[in-house]
Amino acid sequence: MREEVPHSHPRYASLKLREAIVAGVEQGVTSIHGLVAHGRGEAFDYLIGEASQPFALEAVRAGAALLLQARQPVISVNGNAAALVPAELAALGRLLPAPLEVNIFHASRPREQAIREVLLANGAEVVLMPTEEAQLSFIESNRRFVHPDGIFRADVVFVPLEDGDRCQALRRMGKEVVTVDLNPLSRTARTASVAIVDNLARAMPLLLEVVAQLRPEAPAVREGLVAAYDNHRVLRAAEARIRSGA
Ligand code: PTJ
Repeated sequence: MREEVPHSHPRYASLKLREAIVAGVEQGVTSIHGLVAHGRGEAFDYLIGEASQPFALEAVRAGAALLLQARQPVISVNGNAAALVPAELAALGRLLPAPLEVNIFHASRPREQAIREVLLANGAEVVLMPTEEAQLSFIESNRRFVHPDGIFRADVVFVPLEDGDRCQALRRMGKEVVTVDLNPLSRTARTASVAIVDNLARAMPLLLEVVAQLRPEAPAVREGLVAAYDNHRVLRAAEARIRSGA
């Protein structure tokens, strides 16, 4: 029987996310390795104050602008993202609009299918699956198998909670990458075009809000946000926050 987290608990939000990740594993959506990745994320979240900081908000604005500017944006979904924010990922797909694409590191056909089902049940309109017809260059893991009309052709890819290898490969293939990663020191954060250093569960509602705000704006407004953005400066601000212990 699942234990209820009392609302009064000082770390209620964090414990609810733990429940969601555990439920993801139980439902065959999240890899068992996803629990370890989540724990690492929790540690960084604690260090940034378990709140969306100004460096995250700046990255959310640039990331939203980049996704809206894209000719062919795609939202890549792994087992952790599908457990934590399936409805928000589906909503982003409808809003941009952009297809969602299942892409996982720890190879498993049943898990790919379970992720697809959870996204469809949460309102996703298009969920592409990995294929053997289209493969990414510069990468050897299971993540190289992509859909020919999805990640393979995309110019901007949203890849929350990524492993660094694919982020690097996508960049080397000339694509822009928007990621959400609580670790500002990770290879993903450092090689992404825009790294939102925040918990995915907090970043997604912010991203949805900013995409909705920027959508009706003139293209010059989005271009200005992208041009002014400096990922390395934003990562230095995130790292400074962690080191200051504020
Ligand atoms: O479903 P699969 O097979 O694709 O596997 C997904 C995981 C996440 C297990 C896989 O991609 C992996 O091993 O990732 P890493 O290399 O552990 O990187 C995950 C990164 O996400 C780490 O830098 C964590 O700090 C960060 N992270 C974990 N939870 C969150 C997070 N960032 C934002 N929000 C979170 N909730």
